[in-house]
Amino acid sequence: MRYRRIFLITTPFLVAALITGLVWSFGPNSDEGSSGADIVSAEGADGLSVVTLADHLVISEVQIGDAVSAKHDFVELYNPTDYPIDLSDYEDSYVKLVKRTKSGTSDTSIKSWKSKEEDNIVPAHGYYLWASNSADDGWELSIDANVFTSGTITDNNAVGLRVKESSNLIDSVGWGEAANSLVEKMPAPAPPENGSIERKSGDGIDHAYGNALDTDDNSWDFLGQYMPNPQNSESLPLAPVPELPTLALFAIGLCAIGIVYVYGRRRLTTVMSI
Ligand SMILES: [Ca+2]
Ligand SMILES: [Ca+2]
Repeated sequence: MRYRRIFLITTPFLVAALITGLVWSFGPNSDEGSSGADIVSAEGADGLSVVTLADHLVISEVQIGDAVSAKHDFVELYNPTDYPIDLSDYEDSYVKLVKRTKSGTSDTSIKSWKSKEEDNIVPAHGYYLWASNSADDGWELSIDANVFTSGTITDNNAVGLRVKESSNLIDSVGWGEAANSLVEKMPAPAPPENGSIERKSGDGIDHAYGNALDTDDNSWDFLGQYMPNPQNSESLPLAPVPELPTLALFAIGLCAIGIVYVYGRRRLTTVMSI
């Protein structure tokens, strides 16, 4: 009887653990933006059946002003790779953040990482934050930007990351009605008022994983969100896909239920046959 009681008591807990593991590992992507804000737009290119995750540095979120100042701009970068990326030592060159106006045909530099600075590392699975200090009110410090310059971005612009010496594009995004060569296929939606645009982590925004979706179609890869979520190199690193421990926990939970079931059933049969 003792084993039957143990079996009956432990099974619900194990089942609950299994369900939790299932939801954690394979649950649908959240429809909420950062800080619980609702996603503004979830529509993009259709017919996409394979999720394409970047294996290189990407632009993960853009804000063009907030309720206080139109100059409160930031560009957040995400590193989906397993190794840190040094922005001032990239493919034998360095990285440069540039912008283009709506129909602009040339780049305007926002930030160059040519000089070796201390804070130029994007951690593995981590973030990095540029912000504008042109409002001259210390806002860039309040959001803990890794680096700031006086550059600004606004409606219908596009921004890109270039390898300076080759000028090759690493990644770029244009929004609203941007129609220049930095736009990847179609522009992302315009950021909602006082909101931002954020790169998806898969087919949507799931803040358990990094913002790594990159089909090279800005209209599909980005969503508008009401509550911006600027992340810097000190922010919690997020893997682009579920990591092994989550799947391992799920497998262990499954095995544990199997063992308890088989063992409990055998003991129950033994007790009942006595
Ligand atoms: Ca891209
Ligand atoms: Ca973010």
